[in-house]
Amino acid sequence: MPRIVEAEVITTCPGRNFVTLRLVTDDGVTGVGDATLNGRERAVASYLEDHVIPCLIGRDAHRIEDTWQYLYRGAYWRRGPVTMSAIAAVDVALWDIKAKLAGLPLYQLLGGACREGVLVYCHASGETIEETVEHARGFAREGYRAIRIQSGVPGLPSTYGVAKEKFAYEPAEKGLPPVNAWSTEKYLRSVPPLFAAAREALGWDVHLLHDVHHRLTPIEAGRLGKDLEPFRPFWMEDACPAENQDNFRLIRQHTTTPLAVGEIFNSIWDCRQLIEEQLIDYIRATVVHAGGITHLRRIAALADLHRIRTGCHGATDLSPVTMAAALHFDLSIPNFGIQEYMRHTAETDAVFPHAYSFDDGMLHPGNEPGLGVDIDLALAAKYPYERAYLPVNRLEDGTMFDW
Ligand code: GCO
Ligand code: MG
Repeated sequence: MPRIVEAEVITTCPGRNFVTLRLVTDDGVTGVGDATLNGRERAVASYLEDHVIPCLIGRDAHRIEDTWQYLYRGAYWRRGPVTMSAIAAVDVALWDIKAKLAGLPLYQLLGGACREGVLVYCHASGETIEETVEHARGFAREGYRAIRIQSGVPGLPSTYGVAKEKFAYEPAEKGLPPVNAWSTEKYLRSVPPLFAAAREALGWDVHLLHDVHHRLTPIEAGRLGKDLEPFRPFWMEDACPAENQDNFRLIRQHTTTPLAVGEIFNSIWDCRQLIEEQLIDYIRATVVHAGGITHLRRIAALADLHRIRTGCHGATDLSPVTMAAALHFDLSIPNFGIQEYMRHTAETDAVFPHAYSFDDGMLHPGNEPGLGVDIDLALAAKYPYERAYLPVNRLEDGTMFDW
């Protein structure tokens, strides 16, 4: 049996922070898992270093399910983003090792490919509708078949999802949390014209998506969904905060625009009602924040019973290790919907050499044994951790609001 003899947490900042767990077996086989929790990176690193790694040394690397249960049930304190990201890192590293030992790309161990490639969506944004549409046009020319569109809101100095530098929207910033301003009224007026212009310019063959980023009440979300119906969006994402899953009933009563939610969910319990009552169409939980491949497979299986498809989160704060794991997962499940894909910077790609590749609007994880992604330790060491935060959001009168 392959024993875990070494475990190391690597925190590196090639443009943004990433936390990676690297496990080594007694035969020298290595596995990597992403443990990045944007803006709270050190908490997961400590959870792993101080509490998880001491329990891993000497364990059988093949016992993935048992290790998952050991870390989840064994801790007594269940769920939560820190716990579940740490468990995910261990889980993904163990799947990497198992697939390398089998000499197979991970998707083969998960049941084999259900499709030829993974449909992805990219992010187009701009201060104005014209800029956003131009950005989207460029992506369409590159072969993307699905594009998320976000535009500046007239009258607001800055808002969510609009890149400061072209092509490089980055959710976290160095220093203390920046402050964005918000007005629901101004925002609700700005989105339908964006969709109208995008349809006019791009036609109907490309999928258009939009992220509300948890900023509306259910009835406001119902209205936006209704206003967007003529433009047939692929989805409206994170319309409301979803701590209260009941909220989505009201949105559903008012619109047929498909609903996606769940990038901040960390367990099946966060989405059980949303799925069982068919209140959403796409579940966005991810490998890294929802307990690894072992747990995400359970979420996907529950979703499949209710004809809900997956649409995993894939912003730049999820490292190439998560992207690789997500692609193996996406390729192998029956109810895959779409995968978010924000390109990492060249520095990040160099620290995490990977086998996945983009062609004709789709990603493929490649056919190297394991995940097909590694961490270059020497290069990672050149980029020390730098504290960074997501922005906070305030209404124009100063009231703290949802981000
Ligand atoms: C998305 C997300 C991101 C998140 C970010 C937080 O849909 O891609 O909303 O932009 O805000 O990943 O860390
Ligand atoms: Mg989002």
